Amino acid sequence: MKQTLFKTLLAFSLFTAAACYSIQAAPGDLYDGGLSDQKIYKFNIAGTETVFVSDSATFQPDWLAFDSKGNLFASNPAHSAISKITPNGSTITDFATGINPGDLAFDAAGNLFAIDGATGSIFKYTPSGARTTFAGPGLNDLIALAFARDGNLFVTRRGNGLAGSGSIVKFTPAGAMSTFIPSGLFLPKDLAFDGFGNLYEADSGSGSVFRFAPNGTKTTFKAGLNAPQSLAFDRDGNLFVGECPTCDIVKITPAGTQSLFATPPAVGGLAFEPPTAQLTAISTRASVQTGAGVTIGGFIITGTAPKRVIVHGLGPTLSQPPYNVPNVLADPTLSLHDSTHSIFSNDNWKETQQTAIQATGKAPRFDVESAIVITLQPGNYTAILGGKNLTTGIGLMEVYDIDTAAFAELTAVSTRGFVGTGEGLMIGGLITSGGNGSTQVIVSGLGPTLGQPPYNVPNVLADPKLTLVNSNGNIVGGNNNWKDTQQTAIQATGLAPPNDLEAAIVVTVAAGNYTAILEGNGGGTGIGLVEIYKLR
Ligand SMILES: [Ca+2]
Ligand SMILES: [Ca+2]
Repeated sequence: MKQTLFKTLLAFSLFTAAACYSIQAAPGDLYDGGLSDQKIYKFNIAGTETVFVSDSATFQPDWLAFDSKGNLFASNPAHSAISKITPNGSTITDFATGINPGDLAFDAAGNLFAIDGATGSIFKYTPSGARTTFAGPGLNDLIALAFARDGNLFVTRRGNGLAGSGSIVKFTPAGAMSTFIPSGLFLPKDLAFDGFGNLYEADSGSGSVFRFAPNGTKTTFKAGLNAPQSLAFDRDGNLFVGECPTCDIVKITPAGTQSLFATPPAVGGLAFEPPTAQLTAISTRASVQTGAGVTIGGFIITGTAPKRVIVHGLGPTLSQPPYNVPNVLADPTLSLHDSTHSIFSNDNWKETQQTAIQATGKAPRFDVESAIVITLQPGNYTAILGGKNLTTGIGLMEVYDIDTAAFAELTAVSTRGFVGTGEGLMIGGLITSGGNGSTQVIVSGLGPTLGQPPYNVPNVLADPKLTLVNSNGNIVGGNNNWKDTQQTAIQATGLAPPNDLEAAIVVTVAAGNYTAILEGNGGGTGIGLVEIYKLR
């Protein structure tokens, strides 16, 4: 019965892109800078080593970092450059020159930060390579970088090289430096954050990995190592440590169990390949009411460049084959807002941007339906779908990325609306494509939280339940209450629902077309919210 319902509901998804299933890509491969071997080594999850790229004597890769599109950046101090390697390894170019590069890290927007040992600076590069100085010059003992989830940058400092002289400093996004750990480290090397905001430090002089809680409290996560240099966490929270001079990579579970992962010929910086498929379309279908029951769709654009999108507000299309939904919104209206004010609205799509909308190839089927095509800066946006003259019915709001090459992406969609039963369930949809074909998302279904401050929405969905299905109608994941199934993994995203009765799932999906169904456990109804976040 359940499968049949999902297959019926799937017909409501209007996405036109064909679901293209491939074998799930292998984000999760570990990369290792091979230093004077002039290679970057790559390991699958079992530790099997292959050579990802090799090049001339001027290519001596050390520290590594991936951008959101899957390009691998390597510091190449032997050539005073930062190298950029395309996802298939086919080209190696100089992304930046004129730097004596140390560690590399990307911020959430996609800017690359690099330590320059020549000037004692941290340089910041846009995706196009434009450089500014973020910190320094004159900070001559900077070693390694890691961004916290809140955007602060943490950096190890070597001190004078004696035991206890190493430290960790913190930079705000605006570049203000403060001390996080004033002393006590011995030849500190790499830094890495776990999903709970704890910072790990490779303390090469003492053969330890120290863990610092967000308040700075220090514990020894692992002692008795050789000389840990480089750190990287996998998606399951295991810490991988590159050691010298033994040239091994050890794996340490969250509980501290240590095993030998690989013994490559050289160990430089480590980086895991992230899932790099993008959300290319997001949608929500709901029963559009009036007042607090209008359908409010929020979405987030993350990046360093503007993003061109088309937003739809549909109703009559849903009444047609193959959807055949009764009681659709007869005459939708759509308005788009940024975080402070209304930026565009439309009742009937031909009235304002007919030519531009037709040029996207995504014009609505009916003249009374709404559409807005617009170029948006990275930020948070809200689209409100209503019925003209306070009419009600089933409606659909969609956002399509029509400029996937831009260094910006849709990273989240949330929709608040009335969750009914049967055809009135709330449905969130997403399409992922490109990159290495894999995306990790957290999908949440909220209700009780909306009834609390600052929302104070009346008549909320008391006990949300969530199911995620693929385009074949197969269940990919779901739960009634989020702690029932993946409590630790959900908490590690930093996006756990506030209320135990709310639902959430974390899932890594292959490129394709997915539908999240929010309903009331036991058939309850009320105002609910479904959210889809792409994880980094
Ligand atoms: Ca209209
Ligand atoms: Ca529940």
